[in-house]
Amino acid sequence: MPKLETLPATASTDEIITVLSRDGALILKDVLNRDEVDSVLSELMPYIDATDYGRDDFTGRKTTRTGALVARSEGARNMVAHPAIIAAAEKFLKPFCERIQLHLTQVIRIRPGQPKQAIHRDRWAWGTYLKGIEPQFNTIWAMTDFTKENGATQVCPGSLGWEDSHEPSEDEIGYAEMPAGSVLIYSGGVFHGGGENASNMDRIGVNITYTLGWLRQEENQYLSCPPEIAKTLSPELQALIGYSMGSYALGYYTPPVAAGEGPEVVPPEFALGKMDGDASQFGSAELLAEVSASIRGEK
Ligand SMILES: O=C(O)CCC(=O)C(=O)O
Ligand SMILES: [Fe+2]
Repeated sequence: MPKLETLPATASTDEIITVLSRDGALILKDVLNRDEVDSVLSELMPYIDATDYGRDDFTGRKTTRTGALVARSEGARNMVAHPAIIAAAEKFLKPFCERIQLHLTQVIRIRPGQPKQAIHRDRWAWGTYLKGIEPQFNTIWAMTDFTKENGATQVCPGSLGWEDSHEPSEDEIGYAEMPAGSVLIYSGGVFHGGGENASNMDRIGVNITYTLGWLRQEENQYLSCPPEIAKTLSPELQALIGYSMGSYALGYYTPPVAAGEGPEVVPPEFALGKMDGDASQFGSAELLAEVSASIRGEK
């Protein structure tokens, strides 16, 4: 059985990226302590308990999936903006974009009796159109211990170069076995899937993923975390979920008010009350300079 490499929570960004680029996945051990895990779980449990099972085999008929974690949980916000994770996500994705953004947040609770999920690539969310581009940096944070018996994620290390049509055999599949508080980091291109839960306890993981600032997000953050909630977040988190320009011209809007009563073209921060009424521009001058430099091959 192939084994996933495990690094300590203190591993450097370069160490993480080296293994991720080679194997497509790794485990970062003990990122959260037990108190932190318990505190996030206690915030999320009422939502998890109120969530119905999936309605098809892929989402899992004995699995619950609970989202909008930025809006719902302080602890999840800290996980989304975790400095070591953001540094690694930026290093991994920045060759393909100016800005990264949050792609989805979801508690995945695999309950006893759930069969294994079909092995897949998460990047198939966009179909198979993207070639030669790495669009996704993913995490699953273990909120319970993950064991092969209780549904630890199936992962095929070294599968980044496989054809989309490849059907992995048993001996190509490893399992992300890790103690609660650890994080499975995996790319959008690695073959993986939820594991079968043959135990008598729930396996709970928090899936938090990031993508290029110019691609559509899987979980619509503007609806899951509308401006009135986003206003209360840190500027970093606001930008990460999408309340910032994705590039010089990506993401502006025009407030739909009566003629002459508002500005015309504004960046999304305007919806959070962060700019005054005459702020009328596309992205910032810095972003324009960055894009121009990259077009001229200067970065
Ligand atoms: O819950 C897991 O371990 C993985 C689930 C997964 O890969 C998915 O739903 O896309
Ligand atoms: Fe997946």
